Amino acid sequence: MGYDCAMARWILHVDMDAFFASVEQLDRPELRGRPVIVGGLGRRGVVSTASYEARAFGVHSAMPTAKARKLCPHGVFLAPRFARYEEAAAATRAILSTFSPVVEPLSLDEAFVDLTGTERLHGPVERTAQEIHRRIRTETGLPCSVGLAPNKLLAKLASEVAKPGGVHIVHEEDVDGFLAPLPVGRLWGVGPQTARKLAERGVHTVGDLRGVDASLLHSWFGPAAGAQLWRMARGLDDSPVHSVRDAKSISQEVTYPEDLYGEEDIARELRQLAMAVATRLAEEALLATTVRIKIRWADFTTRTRQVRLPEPTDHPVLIADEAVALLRRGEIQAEVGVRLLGVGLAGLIAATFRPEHLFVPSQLGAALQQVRSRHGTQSLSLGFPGEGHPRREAGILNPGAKDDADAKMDERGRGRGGCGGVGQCDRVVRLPNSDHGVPSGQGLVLLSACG
Ligand code: DCP
Ligand code: MG
Repeated sequence: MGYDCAMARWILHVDMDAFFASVEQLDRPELRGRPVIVGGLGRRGVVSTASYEARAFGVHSAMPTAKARKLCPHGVFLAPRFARYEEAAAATRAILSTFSPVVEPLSLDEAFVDLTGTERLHGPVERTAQEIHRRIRTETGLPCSVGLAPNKLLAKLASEVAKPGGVHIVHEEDVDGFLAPLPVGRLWGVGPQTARKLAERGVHTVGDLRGVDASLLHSWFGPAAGAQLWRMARGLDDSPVHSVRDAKSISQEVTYPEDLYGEEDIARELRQLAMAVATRLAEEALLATTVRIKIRWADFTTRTRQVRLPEPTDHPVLIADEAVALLRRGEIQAEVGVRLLGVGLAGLIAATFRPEHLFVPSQLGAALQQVRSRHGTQSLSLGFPGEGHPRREAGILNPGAKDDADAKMDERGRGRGGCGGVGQCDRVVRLPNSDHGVPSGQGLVLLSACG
């Protein structure tokens, strides 16, 4: 029995409620109780978050702001103030760190706290969870939800169930009852495509998933993802809580000797920067939950945009894809050149809690990193056929790679020692969920130039 007590893990997960909107309502009391929508206000702007009052009108994150204005014409629409949100997030993290030295910020508004073994100092963990909830509320003035459970997977699900404004505790003996009714899409790493594939096979809830044989899951999703689904269905997760450097971010900026003109040139440079920051992320064994871009135009106006990723990643292709999607979210003025570009990654977490990218070629990410570290950062870039590059010439070698659940690499580039010389295109990858607007049947090309 003593052994059991010593080994019992208690992980807490905190997630702020309607975070950006709550900060705005805190700073401007006249907005409390009103529908507040924070996001891009331009023609192609997207909603970052909506207060619960606005959600009642059907407004939600990632919705085009134009649609939100139609649904909620009386809403208060505000541009985000990231510096202020960073400040509020830091205040929350400071409170958490008084309860445990092991705090892992997962994004700006979420964190895991390892409460294992804190009973002697702070009393029963259930009481600590309530106390953390109360202190965040009273000391920051912001609402949050708290989940407490034996591991990270369950703690995160518990805080979702606690929303808005509650505390939900899952004891070891309640795990099965807690998980069974939840839709499979709630599980970490189960995106819409996996959920659809499961639904086609009659699996809708975690309880349904639990009834599926391990061998069947392997045959549907492959050994790695199959095994992960099997474990998640049972609430099993032994990943540790990792404290990472506070508010850390990785970014890279370039001021160009000559201004860049045109969407394609800007996109190509953003992809290069994305590859560079992804490499640094991988070197530090971290995953990013947020991608940012910065654009400074020739007239010195500067714009930053950011997006929360559906799941943490260090995949250079996914990061490049998001950076270019952010570019296309705003106005691109053809007549004004771009002086400076930057790509940044934030909301960094330790790569030990890595969700399987079930439908993304993760080996490709690692392969890209290897080639770049062996042959230099100029050895590969991402682009499209026809995109002019001073020293490179592109072509589609494998236009047949069209199965978006399984992006493929062409075999032909192999056997050249990775150094085929200038003007050769070695690999073609069709990106799943690509937002590049390329005609179907074409693919994202890895341009290679060793010389
Ligand atoms: N965010 C964003 N873009 C998204 C989703 C979120 O910019 N697609 C930002 C705004 C949110 C913050 O991240 O306020 C936290 O995201 P959450 O998913 O936790 O959403 P909220 O905190 O806004 O609401 P909830 O109460 O559902 O947690
Ligand atoms: Mg939140």
